[in-house]
Amino acid sequence: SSSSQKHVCLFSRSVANNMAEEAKKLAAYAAVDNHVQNNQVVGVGSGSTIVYAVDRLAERVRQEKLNIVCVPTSFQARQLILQHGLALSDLDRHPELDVAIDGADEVDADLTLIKGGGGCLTQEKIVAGCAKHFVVVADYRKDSKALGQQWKKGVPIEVIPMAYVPVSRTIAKRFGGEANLRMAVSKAGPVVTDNSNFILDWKFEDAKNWKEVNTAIKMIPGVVETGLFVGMAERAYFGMEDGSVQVRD
Ligand code: ABF
Repeated sequence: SSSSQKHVCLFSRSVANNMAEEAKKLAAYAAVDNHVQNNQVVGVGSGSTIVYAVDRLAERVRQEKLNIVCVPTSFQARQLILQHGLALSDLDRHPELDVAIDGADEVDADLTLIKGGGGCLTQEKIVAGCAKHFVVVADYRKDSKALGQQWKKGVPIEVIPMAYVPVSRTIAKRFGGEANLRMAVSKAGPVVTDNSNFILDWKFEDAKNWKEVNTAIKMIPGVVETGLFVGMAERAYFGMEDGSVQVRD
């Protein structure tokens, strides 16, 4: 019957979700264990995978009496750091980080990333840019053959609110596809970032030279930052479906 089919479907979806959660945890734990040492300044990313990384950081601080300070990439990250009793800092006091750990929406073979599904791309890119090592944590679903194919939402671009229409038109005209204003789930208004800006989600048809496109988009007046992270990640940890962790350098 269709009702039992629905049950099967819900059941397999929850199995898949559990698997993905387990994969996130594996990746996050591996990254924290391999890259965080005593007396370090650690950048803390945003999203659901990073929650496991902060769990592990807090556990290691307790067990190994690690002395670390954390620099957040978002309001969420700041809350996570505080809730776990970790030492909170900022770029004023710690402009140079030993390592930054963050999630991603897509990671390709060159470690080019799409980030910003959570809307925190600007602060994430700033913090990653201040880190000696930038490490990505993700589950197997983020591994991307061609950027934009996996993460069907396109590339997030943070814009100054008054400029969202002209920026959107310029991007579509110059690079194709469409760049739509991200709306709140309630549809009552646009998503507003931690920096009081808007987000355009740019969907495009085909692969691009991401380095060039990233630079070109950044040059459009009104663009604050793009969710394209080119040449920044040094390593990605993927939690796999079979319980292993795959490393990409
Ligand atoms: C942040 O959170 C983002 O840049 C990315 O959009 C997202 C990844 O979240 P999750 O780990 O929940 O997939 O890192």
